[in-house]
Parts: sequence; structure tokens; C-alpha cells
Amino acid sequence: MGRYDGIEELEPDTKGTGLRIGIVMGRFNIDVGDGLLSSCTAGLLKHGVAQKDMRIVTVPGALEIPLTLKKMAQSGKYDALIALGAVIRGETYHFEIVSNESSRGITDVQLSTGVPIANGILTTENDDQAEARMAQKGLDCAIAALEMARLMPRL
Ligand code: INI
Repeated sequence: MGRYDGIEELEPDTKGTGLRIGIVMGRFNIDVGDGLLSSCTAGLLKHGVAQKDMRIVTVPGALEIPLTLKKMAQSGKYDALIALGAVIRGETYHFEIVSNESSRGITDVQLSTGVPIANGILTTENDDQAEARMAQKGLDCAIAALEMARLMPRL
């Protein structure tokens, strides 16, 4: 029983055993992408996801991520998906378009397909901020994806 007397509360479950997880990473700002990816896969492995149950797909940039996620979600092969990438204001004149549209696309895909997607696209002012956040963000996304994958069938 949870914290509220007499009321059932679904406890977060992040056990990865048997879960199939797809990761889509934008290669724009590749050093940040690699940092996100390594902490994310390490987190998934630590929580019990098997290597054979993970697939990594890379695409040119954040704007290509939603369509790729949609095809993967529609395939029925994944319990959860993870989007990784970096949009850095100092390096793009259309920062708002890339960050807003990639995020909107990810939300649209998870709502329309019912497959949960952890959004690990960093949006920062500069490289230093992105590099400071990438390890934690990759790990957070691994855990969020597992928790949401476990939650969906229980609702
Ligand atoms: N893509 C990113 O992932 N991050 C960026 O910072 C970025 N900038 O700077 O423009 C970026 N642009 C590329 C975009 O995602 C597409 O790949 C491109 O527009 C082709 O569709």
C-alpha cells in the first residue's frame, strides 16, 4: 500500500529485465550526443536491460528524430523509446525552430502511438552547458524510459 491510507498507489518500477528499448540520437553536436548515449546505455544496462534488447539509431539532427521515433513506435518492437541530441543556441540561427519543433514532434509521437518516449534533447546556450548536463540527462532518460515502459501496461 502507498502513502495514502486505503488508496492504491502505483509505485515506480525501473526494472529493465526483458524490456525492449530503442534510442534515436541526433549526430549534430556529436560530442554531446556521444556523452548522452554512453550514460544512457550504461544506465539501461545497470537496470537490467539486455544488450540484445537495445537498438541505437542515429540521424543527422534533432529535426529528424520525431519521424524516426514514429516509425519505431509503430513497429511494435519497443516498450519505450529515448530521444537524444543537443540544440545549442550559440551555434544555430534557428535555435527556437529546432528545439521547439523537435520537442513538439516527440510529444506528438508518444501521444499518438501510446509508446512512451524519454526526451533527452538538451537545449542550451552553449557547449559548456551541454557538456555539464549530458551525463545526468542520459541517465535520467534511461530511468524515465524504464519507469514509463513498466507503468503503461498497468494503467
Ligand atoms: N540539429 C541539432 O540537432 N542541433 C542543432 O543545434 C542544430 N542547429 O544548430 O541547427 C540542428 N540543426 C539540424 C536540423 O536538426 C536538421 O538536421 C536539418 O535542418 C535538416 O533537416
